Amino acid sequence: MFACAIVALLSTAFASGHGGVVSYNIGGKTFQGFQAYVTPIGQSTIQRQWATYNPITNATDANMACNSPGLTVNPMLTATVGAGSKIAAYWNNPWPHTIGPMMVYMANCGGDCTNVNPASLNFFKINESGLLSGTVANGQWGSGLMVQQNSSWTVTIPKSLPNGNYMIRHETLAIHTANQPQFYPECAQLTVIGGANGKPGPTVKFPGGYSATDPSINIDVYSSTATTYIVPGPVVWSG
Ligand SMILES: *[C@@H]1O[C@H](CO)[C@@H](O)[C@H](O)[C@H]1NC(C)=O
Ligand SMILES: *[C@@H]1O[C@H](CO)[C@@H](O)[C@H](O)[C@H]1NC(C)=O
Ligand SMILES: *[C@@H]1O[C@H](CO)[C@@H](O)[C@H](O)[C@H]1NC(C)=O
Ligand SMILES: [Cu+2]
Repeated sequence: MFACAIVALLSTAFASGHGGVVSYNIGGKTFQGFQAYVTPIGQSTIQRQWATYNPITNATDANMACNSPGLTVNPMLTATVGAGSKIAAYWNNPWPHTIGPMMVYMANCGGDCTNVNPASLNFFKINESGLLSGTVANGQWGSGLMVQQNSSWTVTIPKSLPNGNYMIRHETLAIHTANQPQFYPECAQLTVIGGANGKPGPTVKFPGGYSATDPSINIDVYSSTATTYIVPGPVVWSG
């Protein structure tokens, strides 16, 4: 009882400013994510571990792939999803940041994703949403749309993706603080069925996919009236 109250208090305190993907909806079924601030012992989920609600602020952080620590739980689960079907990710609600892009990546695990170090994976991008209208300081961003959409983001698993085991990596990048990016990546394990023989790419590794000097990452939106923004990372593979 006492321990529960402490966990609840901590969660509330830390939840105020940051967070991440807390659940998924795949094929009409809800999959609970990893619960930050709670011991991994006894947690069984499709999502890799992320210990805190804090952002990663270093574009080349060692844990850029699947957040920190990015480890498996026991037992680690994997969700089955059809190519061409939708997957929704839900952030802690309401997500607090509305300035910055949304990005979704996948990577083939070359076998069971439970056995892979996410830093070794080759990620291709399946969705991005940057500056949708207006200026970088005052416009509508992908992350603002995510907040408007009930702090959720729905993407389609590319129809021609080959069957296999994949890591899906959702990321929102918050750039409301000048020259101090906040990366929020979380990963989940999927088995894709009903796919075809598409050739996903281009791919990047994390760390490696982003550079701290990228003008879309090291950016002061308040000093600019730009109405365009190049979303970091590779181009989207439409599949
Ligand atoms: C970012 O992380 C990398 C990898 O851990 C490290 O080598 C680098 O020094 C870090 N950069 C900063 C500015 O902390
Ligand atoms: C990305 O997903 C969003 C939210 O579902 C959607 O509005 C947008 O069209 C997608 N963009 C791309 C390039 O896939
Ligand atoms: C909005 O998201 C919450 C989870 O954050 C969910 O419980 C609720 O059903 C969603 N509402 C709608 C209208 O989809
Ligand atoms: Cu935050």
